Amino acid sequence: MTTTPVYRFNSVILRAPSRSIVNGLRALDTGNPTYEGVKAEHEAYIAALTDAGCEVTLLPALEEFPDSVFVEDPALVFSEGAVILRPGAETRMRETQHIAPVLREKFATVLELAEGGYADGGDILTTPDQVMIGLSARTDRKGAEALQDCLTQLGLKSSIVATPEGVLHFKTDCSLVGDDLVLSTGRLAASGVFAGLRTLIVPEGEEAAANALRVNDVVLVGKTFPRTIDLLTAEGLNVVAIDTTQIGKVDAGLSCMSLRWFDPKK
Ligand code: CIR
Repeated sequence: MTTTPVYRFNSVILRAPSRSIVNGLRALDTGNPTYEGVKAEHEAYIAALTDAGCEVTLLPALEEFPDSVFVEDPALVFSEGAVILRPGAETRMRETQHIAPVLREKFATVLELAEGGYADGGDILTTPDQVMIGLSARTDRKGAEALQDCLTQLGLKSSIVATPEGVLHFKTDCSLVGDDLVLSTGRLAASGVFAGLRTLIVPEGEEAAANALRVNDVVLVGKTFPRTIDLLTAEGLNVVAIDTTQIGKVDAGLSCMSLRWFDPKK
């Protein structure tokens, strides 16, 4: 794989939240988020990615798709090329039709998942050695194997792993925060999936903080998780706290709102 750190990015794609985000999918209903609140959180997220050194492509809102602000799920991007995925939630499947033309403009190589299975970008964790594909309610084995074929074509190694029962996505419970360092929930780390990597376990009660986002020199972390922020700071990491209170009501963390890659031509 590449020698560029996997968290080195200079390009991101985002999509503005639609007003319909208030009806976004969620596992547990704690009330609807407000559109204004989500919009403000999204704007702060864009500013943090810009400050971290990324050029932002902001796509227009899609009212027809409440969850379309979560651009991480319908596609996967690398310096080597892009893959159009097939989201496992019925209401999200056709989001791919709207992201595909954008990817074809930006990438010389754009692959598509073979027919049959499902895979969400939220289930994919890229580490320095490989791309981990978590099986979940959104990513099935057929989709994961079809994705492995695409990754092989891009010259990337991959493996299929399990997501803890009842957890939305593999990356709901983890994020790569350093070259060999994963921030993880205890329940995911206990499965032994991160052999060969160091793990930092999020404190009990702050499980939702595990979906952090390392971008270049900073780690974006939900601002309501002070003990996780302390843990990362004690590791010498440069934390940027981001409000995810509203977007969190529709099961979002910090990776799901962007597609990130390093474009060597920039
Ligand atoms: C969904 O259930 O699809 C959205 N409400 C949340 C998606 C979060 N995506 C991600 O973490 N990659």
